[in-house]
Amino acid sequence: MPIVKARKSRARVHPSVSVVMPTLNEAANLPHVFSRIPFEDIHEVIIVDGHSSDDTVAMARSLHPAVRVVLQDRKGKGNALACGFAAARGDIIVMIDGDGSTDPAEIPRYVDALKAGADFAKGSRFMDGAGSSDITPLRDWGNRFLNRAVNTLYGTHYTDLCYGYNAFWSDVLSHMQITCDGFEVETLINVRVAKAGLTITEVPSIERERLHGESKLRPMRDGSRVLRTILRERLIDTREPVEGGWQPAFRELGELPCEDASRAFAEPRAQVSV
Ligand SMILES: Nc1nc2c(ncn2[C@@H]2O[C@H](COP(=O)(O)OP(=O)(O)O)[C@@H](O)[C@H]2O)c(=O)[nH]1
Ligand SMILES: [Mg+2]
Repeated sequence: MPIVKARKSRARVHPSVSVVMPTLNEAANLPHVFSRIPFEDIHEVIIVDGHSSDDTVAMARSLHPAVRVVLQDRKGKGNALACGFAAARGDIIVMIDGDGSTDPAEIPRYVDALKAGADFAKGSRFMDGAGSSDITPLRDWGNRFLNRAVNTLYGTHYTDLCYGYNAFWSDVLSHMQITCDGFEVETLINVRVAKAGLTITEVPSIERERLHGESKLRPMRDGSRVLRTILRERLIDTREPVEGGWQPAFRELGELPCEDASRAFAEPRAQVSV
């Protein structure tokens, strides 16, 4: 059975929490999303921007001056998450969307599941106390089909495969090695943590409709990428941790020239002009 290195050194009492949020043209949604972040419990927020053509980055910085801004090195949500995870410094990493569909106020639930012993806290929209008003009938059907395929092939008991709200101890990253670029990323993660024999707890989550703009996901294209990932992962041995094997070449924008920025997590939502 593979060992999660550094498990013993986990800071279970007051772990530092990094929030990693991929963003592609989410400026209109960020005020709501940031208003829901429990900053008093958060060490850092990293937005991983996909070279948005709106003012996503300026908006994020105006909402919270200490936000870290990472620019992904390739395209796609998978690559964005890989970059954000590589940049994160917390004991715990929470991955969350920036469109208003996933509620940052639920973060403590995920952290509690990890503190209680899980290696990976996996959000689910399809268990008691959960729900979704964002998922379309086609995506619902596809998610159920693909979820069943994973449970059959990997012996898991997942109730929701393709959900973007999850959290994990940072030492789990060496099992993930996110080498995919697109929306198949959640599937890749869920399959690899299962293959590694990690302890996985599902956390009920309520998904709302995205507030503004449109989803970038294309069900047929991305559904077939998910299916290919599920099948390919059966042929690849990724159970053992690979230190450093998953590092992408992201770029981080410099901090704002604001003397209060370093104190901003103690002073939530301080305003600064950019
Ligand atoms: N950086 C980055 N973020 C992305 C990309 N594609 C989607 N996202 C973000 O990933 C999150 C989920 O994307 P969304 O289009 O809402 O997909 P859906 O929730 O599956 O319908 C949102 O915060 C998007 O802004 C991308 O190519 N790059
Ligand atoms: Mg969305």
